[in-house]
Amino acid sequence: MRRGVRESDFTAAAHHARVSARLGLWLGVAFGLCFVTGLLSHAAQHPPGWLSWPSRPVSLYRITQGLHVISGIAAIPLLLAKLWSVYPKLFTRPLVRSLPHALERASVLVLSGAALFEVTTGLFNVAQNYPWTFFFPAAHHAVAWLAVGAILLHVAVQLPVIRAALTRRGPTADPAEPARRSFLRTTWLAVGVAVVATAGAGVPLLRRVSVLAWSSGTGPQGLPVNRTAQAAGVVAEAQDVAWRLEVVTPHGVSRLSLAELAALPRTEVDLPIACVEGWSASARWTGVRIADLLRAVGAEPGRPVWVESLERGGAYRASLLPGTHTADPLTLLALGLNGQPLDLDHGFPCRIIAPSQPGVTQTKWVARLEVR
Ligand SMILES: Nc1nc2c(c(=O)[nH]1)N[C@H]1C(S)=C(S)[C@@H](COP(=O)(O)O)O[C@H]1N2
Ligand SMILES: [Mo]
Repeated sequence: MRRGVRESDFTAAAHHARVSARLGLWLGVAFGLCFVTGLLSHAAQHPPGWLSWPSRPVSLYRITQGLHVISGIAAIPLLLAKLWSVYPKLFTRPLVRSLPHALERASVLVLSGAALFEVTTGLFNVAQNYPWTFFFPAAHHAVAWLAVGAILLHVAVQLPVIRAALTRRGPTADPAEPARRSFLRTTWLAVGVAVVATAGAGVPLLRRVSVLAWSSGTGPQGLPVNRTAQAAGVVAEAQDVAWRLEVVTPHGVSRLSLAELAALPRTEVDLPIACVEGWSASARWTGVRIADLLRAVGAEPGRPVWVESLERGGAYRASLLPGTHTADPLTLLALGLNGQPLDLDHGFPCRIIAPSQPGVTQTKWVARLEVR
């Protein structure tokens, strides 16, 4: 009589419970780090009422978002190895033993699907590629909760199996153990290669070895450019001599020419641009402190300021500068970059540069500031 494939037919070392459990442990660490830093990134971009994202340390967002992308990349080889390790379970018979068992299997399906969705969309985002129609941050954020919920359920159900698999019972004489170790070592190696090949996007020391790093410092004035003035459709307006910065306060509206801005006290700061895509780069900016500018037009720093660009469309044409940042003496309306006037692609005539802020809020080609 012919019989179907059974789980016990898969005898390779990679499919052993000890291997699955160890991969699961490290995958849990990577996903946990990725989840927490992802929530921080979400909070920094869409601050909830009860939280004010701090402006110090200045590299806070650079670090949390770098960790987010690096842990996400490390999770990819771990996830693939884990799926490879456990896929024989698909052949477990009977398919469903009981209701809890059915729910457990369904949660593993959700978990695998959500995890694959997260790393794939994240990877496309890092590659600055958006081949889908849904709004990436909202979907990436929602599915992360789904994944974490399914992981917690999975771990709770499997706890006895995981504990048994991770507990060492003295030196093992199992002849298959070296093969298991070797599979795990290969996985670590793949994780290491993936991380080193990409981490240079944010870690200056790794720039030269990170062959797959994106946006690592090319662009005018030594800084990457995602969106050029051409792409934003602001080439003519940004260079128009009739350009004025409109500053709206509760007391009225002021319009400042570039010459008037340039005549205000100048400040120089070293601050990074840290894109949500994971690349980041530090630069020397000169310009007018937002706090000084607000005082010059009769407003008090410390209130949030709505910033609008000359750009008409575009998801990042406007942003809200939180009160913590308008009061911070390092927050500038930048007019210069690395010793030169701001390049057109970096936001000429002026752009926002603020400490510990996500890149998306460092609005370029600023046209209007409104004190909220
Ligand atoms: N007006 C405007 N400002 C913008 C953007 C934009 O698309 N339009 N992109 C933002 C993003 S996503 C980042 S990371 C920083 C740096 O982007 P850049 O590399 O395009 O200068 O600028 C920000 N400022
Ligand atoms: Mo960005």
